[in-house]
Amino acid sequence: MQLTGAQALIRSLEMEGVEVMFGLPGGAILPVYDPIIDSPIRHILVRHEQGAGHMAEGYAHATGRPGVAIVTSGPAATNIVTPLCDAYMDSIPMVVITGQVPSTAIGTDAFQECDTVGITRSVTKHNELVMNAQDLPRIVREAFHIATTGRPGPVLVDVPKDVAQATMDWYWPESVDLPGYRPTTKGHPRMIKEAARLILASRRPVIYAGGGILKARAAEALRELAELTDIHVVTTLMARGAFPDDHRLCLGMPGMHGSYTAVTAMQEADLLIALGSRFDDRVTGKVDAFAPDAKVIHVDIDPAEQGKVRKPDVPIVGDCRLVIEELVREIRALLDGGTEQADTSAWRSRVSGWRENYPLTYEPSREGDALKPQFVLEQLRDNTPSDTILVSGVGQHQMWSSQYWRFNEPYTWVNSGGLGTMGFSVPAAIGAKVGRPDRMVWAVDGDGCFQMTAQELVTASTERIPVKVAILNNAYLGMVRQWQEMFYDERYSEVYLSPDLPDYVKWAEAMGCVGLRVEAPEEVLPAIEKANEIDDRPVVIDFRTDAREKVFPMVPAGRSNDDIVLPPAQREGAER
Ligand SMILES: Cc1ncc(C[n+]2csc(CCOP(=O)(O)OP(=O)(O)O)c2C)c(N)n1
Repeated sequence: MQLTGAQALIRSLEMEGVEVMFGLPGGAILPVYDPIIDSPIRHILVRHEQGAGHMAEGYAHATGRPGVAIVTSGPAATNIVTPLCDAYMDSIPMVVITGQVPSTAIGTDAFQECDTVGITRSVTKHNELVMNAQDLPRIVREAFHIATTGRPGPVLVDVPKDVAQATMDWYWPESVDLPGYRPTTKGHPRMIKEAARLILASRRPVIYAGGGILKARAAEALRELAELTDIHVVTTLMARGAFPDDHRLCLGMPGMHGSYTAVTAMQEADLLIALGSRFDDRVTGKVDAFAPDAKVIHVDIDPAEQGKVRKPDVPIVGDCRLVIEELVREIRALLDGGTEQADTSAWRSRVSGWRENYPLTYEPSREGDALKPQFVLEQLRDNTPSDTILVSGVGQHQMWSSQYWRFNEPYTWVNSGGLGTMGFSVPAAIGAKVGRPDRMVWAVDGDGCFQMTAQELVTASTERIPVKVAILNNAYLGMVRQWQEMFYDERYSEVYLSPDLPDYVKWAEAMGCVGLRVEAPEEVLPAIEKANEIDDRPVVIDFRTDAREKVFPMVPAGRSNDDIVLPPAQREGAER
């Protein structure tokens, strides 16, 4: 059967099981947009290509399936570079199709030509310029294979206009043959044995769980390991939900804005069991001073992560789920064989002491004070279904979201961790809701972030995707303001926005959403309840919050985790 390259491309996406793609057409990709009309794949027309990329990411976060975006050449391709980089940093499976000028015009500075493959080389797991229509099915098949196996990531396929228009003989490759690409999934048995012995011998162990747990669908295996060994678990910003916050062994988030207990337990540990985590600088603080007494077991699917930041005592390359399952078997065998686990009772009682003395806390607002952002989050948390998907932007509101929510299920937390992309939340929430229409999806956004991609709410209204957005409107680029207050002597340079301009309620209404405004604590709950009831269009709530509020605890950038700064009320009498 003869098809055009464009038809073959769309057919290949169908063969890959793609149900939805996010995009915006233009000259170079025009031939590919034509067969979309006849395809069962749902196409969601975005208002900016950055939105398409983040929607694809949100979809992938919430479903585990690859997100797909399709855009034209030149400025469209450069507009999607930020989401590509974001997906690359957070290991999100995504396939992006870009149009390209006709192959004969490449290199002539033709209208809307850009070297997309060159520009995106360092922010994609793989990218490819298609030069022959006959190659399209194979290249698409490989793109999905690469995006979703090993360490997941974004793959870009660049399709010149004449390649899309040319004819080809349709086929579908039965298998993928990439000789240079063979991710190691099974951990080395000797290393796993060694890890099991170390775990049972440790007196102060901590499991340091990262986003890799979620990518590997390893949440259940993690729980089994933690319960079998009675070892506490910290969940990084990317791993929130991988281990239930309500579990007695959960210590919450480590790192720059982590809980005192999580940060301190890692610092004092004699063994860190790092599972799908990458020793990010936001977790380690000053690397030389990080967990000085700890031996390290490091499990990661990506061999490049081994020893990148901290030299492991036991490196294990493999899929987190498979490796943890093996570890559990090995530990059981040792225990059955008479090996005893070292006594961890003194350690457990120290951990409970930290927990009791240094819980997460903030000063509630007094009569007539501005709304506290943490209070808004507590109210949201307590008045939404427990399986609600929470999506955040980047800044103070992101840290409060991670701190004050209770994540008890995997895949309920969607955020931009590695790149820290302002403008992520509105489009990512839309993508998450498209992937999980059965779930309630709330975006918690900053006023600064919201202004970067809010126009995608037009997309949400048009496509009837009823996401809910809580803007924590402190009239500042809050996180930057916090740094200027603490480290630049309160010299506030270029961080003031405005509480009223734009008028968020009117803006929301203009985009087809319901807009609500909340200024006082007693208005918070009624607004949330009202928003929860609306299911036929997006809702935006403008919460006017206290600009002076800061995120605590905090480890100042580049400092040791020993220098953690507690909230003012806890500073007297801190143990370390
Ligand atoms: C695209 C982008 N530009 C700049 C930054 C740097 N930055 C990090 S947080 C932040 C402030 C965010 O302000 P807002 O959205 O109002 O949230 P808040 O911190 O007040 O909760 C800025 C400017 C960034 N992370 N991303």
